[in-house]
Amino acid sequence: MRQPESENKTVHELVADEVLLMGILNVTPDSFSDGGRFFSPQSAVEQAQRLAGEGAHIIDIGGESTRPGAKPVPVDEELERVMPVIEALAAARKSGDGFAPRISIDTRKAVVMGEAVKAGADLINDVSALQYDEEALAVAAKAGCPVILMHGKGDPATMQDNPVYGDVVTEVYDYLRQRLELCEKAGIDRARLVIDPGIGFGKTLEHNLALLAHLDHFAGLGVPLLLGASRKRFIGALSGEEEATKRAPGSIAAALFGVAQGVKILRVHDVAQTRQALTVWRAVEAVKNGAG
Ligand code: HH2
Repeated sequence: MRQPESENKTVHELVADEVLLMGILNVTPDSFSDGGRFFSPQSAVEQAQRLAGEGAHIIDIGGESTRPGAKPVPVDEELERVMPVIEALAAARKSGDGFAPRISIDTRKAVVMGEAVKAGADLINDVSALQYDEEALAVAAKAGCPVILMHGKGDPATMQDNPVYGDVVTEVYDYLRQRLELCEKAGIDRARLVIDPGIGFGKTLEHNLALLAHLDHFAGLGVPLLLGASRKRFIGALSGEEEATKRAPGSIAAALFGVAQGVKILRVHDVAQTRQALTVWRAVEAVKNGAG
């Protein structure tokens, strides 16, 4: 079986070529947007195949909702949710049957990270930047794969209860800088690290907007930047759209604003729509820059 040329590239090399689309797959009963829709392994695998067909470069698989107010899920339950899906997708990738995306495990738990990577996951995505579980740093170091470090203030259960910052952009920047340094000390090479300001994680509407307006600031940290704004509450707050599944237009606006400021990975529910928007954006940009 022939692997595509991109197979051997690191995430840092991949983001040098193009903006990567990370399709969201929540194998949970309670995620804020797709909760319960892909809870059976079969429906989750089908959704991953759909996202792949729409152009996802990465599928981000999560077994624990981290929406505001969410309760933690016991580790066995999280494993039961995600492992059959990771195993099936890793097998599909190996077989060369046309399933190409990298597999990302969205978890805060070291055991889940370790098991997922053993079963074929290619990336670790941790909304607690390897802080929630004291074993996570060591497990991520040993895994040898790329790791996404996201900023969040407080725990999902209480994070939206009046979050307060002096200057949100500076605080998030300093936090991510410290986490990057700590990861490097723990043996995780900078070339493996990706950062994310964590839209909606312990942030008011004003905090989210300030971060979105200053994403270019984070380029100073010298690692790829991921943005996860898809269908989030701030879009509802701005537009009045209560239903998360109807927030694709606002999500795309945020995504493009991010790309214009150097975002390299977009974590999205609506892969096909985001891809179309990016294609148009890129075509116009190429003409503007004299390359088209
Ligand atoms: N947002 C969510 C979950 N994981 N990971 C990163 N790196 N960045 C994010 O912004 C991010 C994330 C929350 O969204 P979702 O997975 O759609 O919902 P839920 O947490 O309810 O499962």
